Amino acid sequence: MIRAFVALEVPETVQEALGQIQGRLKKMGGSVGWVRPDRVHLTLKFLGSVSEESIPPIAEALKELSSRTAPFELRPKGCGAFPSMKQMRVIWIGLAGDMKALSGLKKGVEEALRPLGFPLEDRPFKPHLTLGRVKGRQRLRSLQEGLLAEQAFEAEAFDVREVVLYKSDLRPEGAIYTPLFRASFNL
Ligand code: 3AM
Repeated sequence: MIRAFVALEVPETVQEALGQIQGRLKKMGGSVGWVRPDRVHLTLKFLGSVSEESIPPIAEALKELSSRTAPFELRPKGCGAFPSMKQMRVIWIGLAGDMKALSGLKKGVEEALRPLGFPLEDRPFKPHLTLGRVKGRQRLRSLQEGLLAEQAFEAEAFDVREVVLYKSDLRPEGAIYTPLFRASFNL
């Protein structure tokens, strides 16, 4: 079985900016599993464990969706924590830009994969880039202050031109994500 998800890649220029904000936040201390900047992505749909045979139909569905999707622009902007700043389990970077196109793409992915047996997501879509996952409560106040000081964070805008089907291998040192299939937008 393959642990799979559908996501958008972020370009290197953005990864560098994410590495910089991570560097500043790391100085605040705390126990955080920081996501390596080159592994940061924007998750559209987590598929869970799927069989190897189901990869080609998933790829085909994403290809069909992409054939009627136009490229659009996004820009990393702001930061915060899930479920809240106080509880802080996931540290994230927000997104601005063509949010309508992004929501449309998310909906398109849901609809394309539903006939293959993937249930529709019932939670609201909160587009974000996961920067780190909090592992312990130590120095949490300092981390919260650091994150509040970064509210004005922005990185370079980038064009979204494809969706990527990823495989996720869980490792003690952090998950490894491998692209299995890329579906380029064709409009
Ligand atoms: O990088 P982010 O956090 O956006 O959190 C996991 C990660 O997204 C999410 O799928 C992405 C690749 O691992 N994920 C993991 N398990 C999940 C689950 N059971 C999940 N999303 C929803 N439900």
